Amino acid sequence: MNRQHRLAKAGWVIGVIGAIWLVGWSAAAWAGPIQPPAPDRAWLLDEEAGLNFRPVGIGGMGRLGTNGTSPPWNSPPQWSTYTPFSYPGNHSLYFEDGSGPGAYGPWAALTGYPQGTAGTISFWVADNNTGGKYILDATDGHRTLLYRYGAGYPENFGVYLNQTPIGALSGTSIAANSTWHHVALVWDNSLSAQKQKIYVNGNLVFTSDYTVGSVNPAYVYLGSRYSAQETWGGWIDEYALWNTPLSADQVAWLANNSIRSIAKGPQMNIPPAPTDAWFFDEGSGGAGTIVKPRWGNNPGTLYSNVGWTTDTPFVYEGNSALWFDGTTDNRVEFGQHTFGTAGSISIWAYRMPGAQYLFDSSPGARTLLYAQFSLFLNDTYLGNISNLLDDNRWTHLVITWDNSDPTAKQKIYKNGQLWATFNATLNPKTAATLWLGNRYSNNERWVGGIDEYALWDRALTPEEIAWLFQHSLHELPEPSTWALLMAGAIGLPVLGRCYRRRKGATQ
Ligand SMILES: [Ca+2]
Ligand SMILES: [Ca+2]
Repeated sequence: MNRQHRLAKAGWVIGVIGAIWLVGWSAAAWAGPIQPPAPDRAWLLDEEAGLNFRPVGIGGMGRLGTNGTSPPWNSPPQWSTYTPFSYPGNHSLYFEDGSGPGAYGPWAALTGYPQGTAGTISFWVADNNTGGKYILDATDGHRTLLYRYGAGYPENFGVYLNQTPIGALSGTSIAANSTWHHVALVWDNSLSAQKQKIYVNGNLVFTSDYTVGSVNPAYVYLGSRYSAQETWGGWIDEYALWNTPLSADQVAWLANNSIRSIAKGPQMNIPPAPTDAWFFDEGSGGAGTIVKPRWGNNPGTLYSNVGWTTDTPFVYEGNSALWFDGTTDNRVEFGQHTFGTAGSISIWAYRMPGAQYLFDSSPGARTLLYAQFSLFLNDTYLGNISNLLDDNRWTHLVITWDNSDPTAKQKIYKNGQLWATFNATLNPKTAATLWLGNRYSNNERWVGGIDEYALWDRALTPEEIAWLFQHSLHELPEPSTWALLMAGAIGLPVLGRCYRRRKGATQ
């Protein structure tokens, strides 16, 4: 055998070994973790401060609270830097367990829950073995829960899905040792067997085979029963859901990768400067106090028991919001404003049960939102909008109108998401006085908070409204700076870089 022949033979052998290795490698890769599609809603829990938190993108508001009456359980969940993944700005929520079974304590409630007959819930949990009960629940009538029950460790977890008990998961599956565990609940009624599956750290640890019906959307409670009692101790991060059942390989990916890299919100665009906007950051003063506009030239005057709160939808130094205590004639009265045939209203509202008029305009041009929830624009009744504002938490509301739109001249957005449309042709009206927090006759009052009230003379786009849900108007430059930027060709690209989506979430 000559040298060339030996080399050729060696090359052939190496080639065969390489081919076998490649086949083996690709088989291993095929069976390994597969990146799932973007979740239908994802909560990174990276806010770091405040009582309000948002999903990536649009569509829901989260709220922290407590029903505990004694320290330390009379505090809401705490923002923590203990997280399953490491990236700048990452946070989780820490829940101090209540003082025993049935005890009240901290909770995190969020909107968004896959109520169909197939879906996936994914979250990270670190149980600190302080005797807590409910890791997860959904409001009554929709209950989906993981509940630690029984005496002594290891207790089991009772599991419900869409109001149906589906069995018990071994308590050792989620060890109460303060280490992070990835939990995925996957269900699919169309399967012939194993319709429900629970994975912990990517391993299948539970199956059941119930036929589970669909339910209406509900609040999800983290770290608590829906009744805000029977709390739980430890950390929770990265709560996400899909309206489709993920595969075992996709769940395996989630057990090793942060959802931050796949959670995508919609496109966001910076809105134009409003014609009028009020931030209510005065923060003090009783009846007679003047609230200055940030944009425009229309100051408002406080009447009766309008007060202040630092519980605001956005966290920045010096932020405050108006608080209406329910006194019959509490209100803010402004000068006159003209609503044209195109425009937008953006407002943050914290509704307490029993609240009546959020805003009004009169005479002749009634533009108002009343009770639950009748909407008038320019003296035209548009309709009644179900569930537009949530009770006991902040909701972002945007109303747009544009007579040139052929099919949906009026659009109503809740928390950045299109919620209702109407198609009335609005006529121009004469200028009318603006009110916040009451009817023009001052006898049907709002109860709760109002912040960041702003008006535009054109209909905002969905991308601009998505930005407004995720960003405070405080992030727009001062009106004078804005005018300079708009006058210069470099303005918008510079703004695009400076006013990106807030920290801790991808666009
Ligand atoms: Ca996080
Ligand atoms: Ca404010």
